[in-house]
Amino acid sequence: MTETEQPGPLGRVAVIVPTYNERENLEPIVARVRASVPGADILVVDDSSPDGTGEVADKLVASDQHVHVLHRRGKSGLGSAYIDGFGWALERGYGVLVEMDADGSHDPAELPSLLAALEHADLVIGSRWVPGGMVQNWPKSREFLSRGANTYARILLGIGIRDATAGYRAYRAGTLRAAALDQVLSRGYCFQIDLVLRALRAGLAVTEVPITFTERTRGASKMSKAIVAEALWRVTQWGIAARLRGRGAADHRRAGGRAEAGGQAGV
Ligand SMILES: Nc1nc2c(ncn2[C@@H]2O[C@H](COP(=O)(O)OP(=O)(O)OP(=O)(O)O)[C@@H](O)[C@H]2O)c(=O)[nH]1
Ligand SMILES: [Mg+2]
Repeated sequence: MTETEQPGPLGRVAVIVPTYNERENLEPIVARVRASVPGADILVVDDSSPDGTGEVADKLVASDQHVHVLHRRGKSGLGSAYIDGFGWALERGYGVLVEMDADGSHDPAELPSLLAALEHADLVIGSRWVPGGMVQNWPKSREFLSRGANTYARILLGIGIRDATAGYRAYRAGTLRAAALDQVLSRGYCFQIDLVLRALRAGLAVTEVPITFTERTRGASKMSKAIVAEALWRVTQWGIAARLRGRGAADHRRAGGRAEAGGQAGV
């Protein structure tokens, strides 16, 4: 182990990369993570991609001991891919678990800034919608969807997070242990909102750091109407349930939690 590979104060880092038909994207993203944070391990969670992404992962595993792969039987959604990936990493004693898309939208060069922020937080979100954050090459329709979903979630759930749907994150292992992952029902992208809510309700510190999100240039998006619909009805359900219980979803603040959407993010 070289000096750069020593575990940091938070422990070993596992970067979890879910893949479905990311054949052309996998090798470049793995190389970029390895260059940016050489001590981190990478876990690819592939759902038997028809395009052979799983075989590309196997080759990377064979040539680099920092790369691992979890092969799953079929496409089961982003949320369940992360839950399996988190389980794999928690069992192996990693102290930090990172979420990163395979399509290059999340720049591995920004990972050190997420990891630095995690020294003072329990969950760090790489945010597009805080000052300094931005998106590149997104059509207006996509920006409208993301901003709209975030505004809806923020108001209905009473949370101060600007980008609760973001998929570039770093969690302390303890945050995920506190999140009761076995009870998470979200399958698609609302999984991201679900986990923010669980962290806030556990009274944990959630911080946003600005990132530059770049639209994929290769491969196809897996975003679908069903995924948007799931997010809409689950967020609505969570918001109504919290109100019926007589506590806004923002009650983590009243409970003395440390919801710190902000810091440099200025939320
Ligand atoms: N294992 C697994 N990975 C998935 C699944 N759905 C999406 N992914 C991966 O999750 C990441 C995010 O999916 P994208 O299709 O890029 O979704 P997105 O970033 O919201 O959409 P775009 O901005 O259009 O790219 C990518 O690495 C996908 O390959 C799934 O069901 N199983
Ligand atoms: Mg993407």
